Amino acid sequence: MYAQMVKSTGEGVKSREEMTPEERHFQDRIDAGEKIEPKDWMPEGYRKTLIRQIGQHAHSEIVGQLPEGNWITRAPTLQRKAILLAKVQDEAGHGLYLYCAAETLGVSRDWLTEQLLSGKMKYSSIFNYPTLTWADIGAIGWLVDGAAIMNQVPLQRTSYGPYARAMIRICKEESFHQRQGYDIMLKMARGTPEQRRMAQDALNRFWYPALMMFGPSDKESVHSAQSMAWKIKINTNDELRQKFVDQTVPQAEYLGLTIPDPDLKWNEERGHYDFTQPDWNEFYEVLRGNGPCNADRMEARRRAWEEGAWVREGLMAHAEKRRARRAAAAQAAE
Ligand code: BYC
Repeated sequence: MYAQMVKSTGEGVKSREEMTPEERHFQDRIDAGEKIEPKDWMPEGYRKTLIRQIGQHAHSEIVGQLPEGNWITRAPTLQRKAILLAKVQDEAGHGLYLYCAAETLGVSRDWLTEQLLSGKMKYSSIFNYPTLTWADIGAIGWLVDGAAIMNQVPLQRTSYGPYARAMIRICKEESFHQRQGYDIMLKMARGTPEQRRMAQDALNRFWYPALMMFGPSDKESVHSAQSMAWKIKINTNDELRQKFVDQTVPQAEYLGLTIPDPDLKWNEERGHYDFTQPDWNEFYEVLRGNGPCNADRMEARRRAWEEGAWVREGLMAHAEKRRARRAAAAQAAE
């Protein structure tokens, strides 16, 4: 179906006739549903797209620990604290699986981090919003992890083997994350009037940023056509956003909360909810670094990287010592 390929200049998707024999063979493998593995031949654009997407995804998992980490010391009960701690640790694990998947494409974790810190690579826009109350932790689990699952379940079938396999494990953990968030929202929504007000306020603030997680509208999405041709992406941004809205509206109704969109309504003909698009100017401003928390998030990552330098140096020195010892032993045995 997608026997096309984006030209390296980015001006469109190559037709079959324009492809080299190697590119055509590669596309045939993709079209046949085969997984591409690290040592297989792949077009440079495929490799670069994967490094961009997987790298961005890994950075999002790591930066994504910050808004929730903010509440570990202030969780309302010991049980909530233990659950939140486990969830935030899971996100660190997701980041590590994804950095490993990116490394199979020939880049190092250090390089990926440098790309993030120099602003050449992105992380998800959602993590540039603050977590002001405990209800925000509920809204993040429910909406942010909910949107993440919607996006990541299809990625289990992505064409690059190491990415697809990382996503299988990640998705299992994400469903627990979503449920813990919904459970917090349920407690708050059924609690005191003040708790209910906090739950509604969290929904009001996180609804549109959650919709932005799926990326720009299909007509503005620069990478979708080629990424879908290569089966890196399985669905378009708008398809997944619509699915998320359709799934989430009944969940909000069950909580007795109101989605902050006066034009939200069921469209019988389409079999979907009609809804207001997020403010795309705000989205692009956040991407340009002008969101409420961009500077704080980058500063936290920069500090962690600098403060961890002694650990990396220690590990390198240890590895070098072992290598030298092994070399000396091998020489002595000759
Ligand atoms: N934020 O052509 P498009 C989590 C960029 S973490 C920032 O549609 P594509 C969690 C895009 O990169 C979940 N940037 O791009 C963790 C591109 O710019 P560049 C994170 C965005 O790649 C902790 C430009 O806009 N999930 O769940 O085809 C706690 C044009 O976009 C965003 C993933 O990373 C955004 N929201 O589609 C809790 C999933 N959207 O790179 C939870 C994997 C777009 O050309 N990624 N951009 O400079 C994907 O599925 C795709 O990369 C996207 C974008 C759907 C996000």
